[in-house]
Amino acid sequence: MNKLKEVLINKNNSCNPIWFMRQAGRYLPEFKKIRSTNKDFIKLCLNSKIASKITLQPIKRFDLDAAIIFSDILMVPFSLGQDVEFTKNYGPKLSFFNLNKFLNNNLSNFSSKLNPVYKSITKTREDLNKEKSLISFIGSPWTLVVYMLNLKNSKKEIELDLLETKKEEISIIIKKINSFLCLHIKNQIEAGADVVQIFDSWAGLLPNKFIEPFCFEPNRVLVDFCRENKIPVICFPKGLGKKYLDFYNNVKPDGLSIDYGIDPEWARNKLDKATIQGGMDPKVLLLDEKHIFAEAKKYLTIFQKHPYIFNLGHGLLPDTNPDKLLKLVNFIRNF
Ligand code: 1CP
Repeated sequence: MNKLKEVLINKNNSCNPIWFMRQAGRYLPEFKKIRSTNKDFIKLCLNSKIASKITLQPIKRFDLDAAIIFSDILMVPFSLGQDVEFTKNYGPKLSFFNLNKFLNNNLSNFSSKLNPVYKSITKTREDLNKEKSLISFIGSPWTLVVYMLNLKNSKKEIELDLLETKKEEISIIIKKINSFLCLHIKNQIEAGADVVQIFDSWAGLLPNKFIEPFCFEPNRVLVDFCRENKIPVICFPKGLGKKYLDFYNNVKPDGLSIDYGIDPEWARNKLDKATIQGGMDPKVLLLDEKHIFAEAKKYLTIFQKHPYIFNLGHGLLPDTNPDKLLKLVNFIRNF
């Protein structure tokens, strides 16, 4: 069994596998080179050969324990009929959402649109060392809805009135989208992925009364689906604070990825049945080595006797220096 599965399934606390959210991408010169001649991001994700090559770039450089397939959570709304555009300094922009058009989607069309992603998983599995995991991922329904309905304002807050007016529509979308997400998980497993990560990057924006129906419930359906399909699953409900514990008790994933707002000692003591992943603030990687090593040491020490996957509290920042990341990886390996 590879290291990531050892720690997720067997709760082995001695192997500390390492990978990083957003490891394949914007901070790597070899990625930027490919990106400069591939202006259309969606097309790039649908180019199986290049996507597989990008997936393997951080493995070549840092010899990490897991590759995460190069794709995006927004490939799902794209495959359900919304145009997705990535504009510099603004982030993703989706075309106007039409509920009827959305509800008319069928599963087989969806699968064939995403077929290039499954092909890149199969190709990557062939080229990736057998001892390493290949992680597939999805965005949680709520996080996808934030983009699909354009719910966030410029201050990265949700307009509460808008949420109230749209709550019925959101419930319908969440239920329907989960059937597509389950299929997307299944297709990725069949293509060769051996771990699933579910990103609920905007869970922290939800007011209390919506956390159960819009976050816990849909994540629980997805985690149960992974369990039925015998694949370990890591959840990242970013920004939930102390409600990480309620999330764990309600959803029960094999692994919980903690964000940089979570006190790691609290996580170790309260989330004691879960494999914990991540936590360290990605901004620390912009500081000097002394600070980086001190912070990494803090996490490694706290989780010394706990099943722990080294990762960060969110994705690598575009300004991260890859040489510093390599030094961090070596530091963890020698710890
Ligand atoms: O301009 C570019 O070159 C594109 C930048 C980029 C990349 C490299 C985007 C746009 N997406 C990705 C790939 C990606 N996205 C991966 C695979 C690579 C890897 O992780 O190694 C994954 C797992 C994601 C997941 C993703 N996309 C999330 C969840 C994780 C998170 O960071 O919270 C979210 C919210 C998105 C939406 C998205 N895609 C891209 C942008 C700019 C955004 C908005 C969020 C952001 O600013 O990062």
